Amino acid sequence: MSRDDATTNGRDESSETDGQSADAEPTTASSTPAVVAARSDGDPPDTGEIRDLAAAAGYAVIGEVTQRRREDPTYDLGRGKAEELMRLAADADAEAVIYDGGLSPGQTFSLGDLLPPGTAVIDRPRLVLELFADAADSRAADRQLELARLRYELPRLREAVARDASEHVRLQPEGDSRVLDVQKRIESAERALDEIADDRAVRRAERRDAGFDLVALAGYTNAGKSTLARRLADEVDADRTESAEGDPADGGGPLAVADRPFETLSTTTRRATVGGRRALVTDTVGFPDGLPHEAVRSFRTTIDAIRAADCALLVVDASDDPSDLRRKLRASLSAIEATDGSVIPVLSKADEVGADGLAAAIEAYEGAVADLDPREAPVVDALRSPIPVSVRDETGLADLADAVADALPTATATVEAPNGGAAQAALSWAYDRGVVAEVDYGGATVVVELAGRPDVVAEAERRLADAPSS
Ligand SMILES: Nc1nc2c(ncn2[C@@H]2O[C@H](COP(=O)(O)OP(=O)(O)OP(=O)(O)O)[C@@H](O)[C@H]2O)c(=O)[nH]1
Ligand SMILES: [Mg+2]
Repeated sequence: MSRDDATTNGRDESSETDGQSADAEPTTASSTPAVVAARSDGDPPDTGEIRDLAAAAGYAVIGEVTQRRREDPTYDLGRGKAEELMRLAADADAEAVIYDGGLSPGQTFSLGDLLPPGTAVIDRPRLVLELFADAADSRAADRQLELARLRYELPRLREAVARDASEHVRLQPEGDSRVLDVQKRIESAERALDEIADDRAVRRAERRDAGFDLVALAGYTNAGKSTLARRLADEVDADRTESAEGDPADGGGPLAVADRPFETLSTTTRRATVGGRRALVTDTVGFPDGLPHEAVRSFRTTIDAIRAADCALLVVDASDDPSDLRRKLRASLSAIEATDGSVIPVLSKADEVGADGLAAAIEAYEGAVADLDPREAPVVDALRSPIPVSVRDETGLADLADAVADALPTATATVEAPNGGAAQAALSWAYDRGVVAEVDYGGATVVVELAGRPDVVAEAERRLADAPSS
């Protein structure tokens, strides 16, 4: 689409509700002045979350333009609203327009052309990727972020090349080679991530063989995943933390975690005993709403850790208002896609809501789940009953432990073996893997009750049964 088409296509259809404000927030020396824009088909746009994200990324929001109407193909906003945005950005000397939603490459360029020269157009996915960039703290996180950004950039680069080419034909070969270069970098990042994912899969298999149950925490950003992961680990074995990324696991109490989005960008695994089971608890990345599916899928280590877990804890912030809770739940479930194990929803921060608030959160949760189509969100079938938890007040943790124990695949067996060196060796193997529930010495024999991971129990049973009398 040419520049002229872009400016004449938009039609200013009247909106049902809209608004503009220039409520300046405190500007710090390093923050970039920005205007927020949001459009919604249904309810009036709520700019609370995008403002928080913008602030976290270092922008000072100095005004906003909102509109309630259907999407305009040129600017997403209607033409008249887009011009209002342009005037506000110019009056406020904004350096960026932060758009609460995903803009197509064409819409991004059309808005950019309309705005004062030099004003950056940052849609929600780009803003999230900027925030992720600040948080990436490991090789896997860097690689995943690089892939997500390249996948985001490619269609925008194609659009830029097409626009340049329509105006200056001689730029075409140079543009094509830039597109090719990005495609090659995407392929190389995909290969590197395949290798990382293969390593992780091998490590998961080894951990299962060693008798560990794999528990993963999933959920929206800032839901309380890391806090709960720390609490579960602290309960048992604070010294024996390990990191899947090879970096040291952090110390501090479970609540010593900052209240800001995208705190965690690497998966971290800690040892814990949950419901009497030896588990490895993996904390993962929380994805926000509005990140394109392709970008989410770049974060393989998170998606794989959740998918492969024997039990995933889906952390849902009970202190959110019901509409936010539903929106975030839908976003988290669509990011997870599918799991091999079961999923226990955890209604976190229960201390922040009273009994009525908790009942409202449960109702919102159940309503959102009932609305989901299992064909589109197969993970719905794996969902168990939600458990309210407060790490701050230490409530609900025992119920959660019971629910995890109940959800984990379990086998039991009773074996009688002749008491001797071979039985003791088999018993010690079974102790190492945490599957010995009880041992009774009856003179010449030993009776062992086993309970735990089915494959480990079966192997322990075989070793004990094969122990020769000595
Ligand atoms: N009141 C209250 N606050 C909590 C509780 N659990 C977590 N929080 C707070 O919620 C905020 C977010 O917690 P995190 O554990 O970092 O959340 P997260 O899901 O790991 O966030 P990301 O890593 O950004 O995805 C922090 O300020 C925590 O202190 C709780 O039980 N009660
Ligand atoms: Mg976290």
